[in-house]
Amino acid sequence: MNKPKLTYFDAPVSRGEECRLALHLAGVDFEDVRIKSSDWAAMKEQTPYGALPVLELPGHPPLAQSNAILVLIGRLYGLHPADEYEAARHEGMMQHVEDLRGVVGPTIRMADAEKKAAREAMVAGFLPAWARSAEKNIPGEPFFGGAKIHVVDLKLHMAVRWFNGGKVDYIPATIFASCPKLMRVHDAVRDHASVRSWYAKA
Ligand SMILES: N[C@@H](CCC(=O)N[C@@H](CS)C(=O)NCC(=O)O)C(=O)O
Repeated sequence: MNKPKLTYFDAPVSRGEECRLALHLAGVDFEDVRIKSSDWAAMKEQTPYGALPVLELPGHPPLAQSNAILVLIGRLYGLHPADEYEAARHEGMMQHVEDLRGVVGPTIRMADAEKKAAREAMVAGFLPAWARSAEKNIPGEPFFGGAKIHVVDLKLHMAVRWFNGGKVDYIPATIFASCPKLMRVHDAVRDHASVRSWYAKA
């Protein structure tokens, strides 16, 4: 291996896509390995935590956990604050996105009736509460830290984009529409020149 390699499922979503975006924004020439779900079972036990994404950097052991990957890329390439306290504030929000995924993610594999009930309960309680907390803790504009984009913004963008398309059954596309700061981060990332160039080449 002579260049960085990021492995994730073959879809432009979630934890893998935010890491791809971070590498692209950082200007890293990386191998974008996209695996088929049918190949996953055979690979799972070879990954550090039995999950993707995994980042491999020449000369280092494979690194898993999306937030660790994002923070490392951010630190190496100026996409995470140098100030330790500010960095920790960014990491707090990144963990908040993982909390969201930890609640909504398990519903993906539920049977329809169970999924409907679980998601309708989330729309009534967990999701608006999650969004209020996110909103309350976004200090800057248009990005989390102000004028400059950081890895936390990529993570927030992917979280909002998950629902924005209206493709998550029983969760309205407008679920975060009443959160101007969250939507502003989402839109600013979408409109960022380097993010646009990633999707232009896709
Ligand atoms: N905490 C981990 C979670 C990783 C995770 O659950 N990844 C999912 C895809 S987004 C996965 O690998 N699912 C397949 C499996 O767990 O077998 C992270 O942030 O990277």
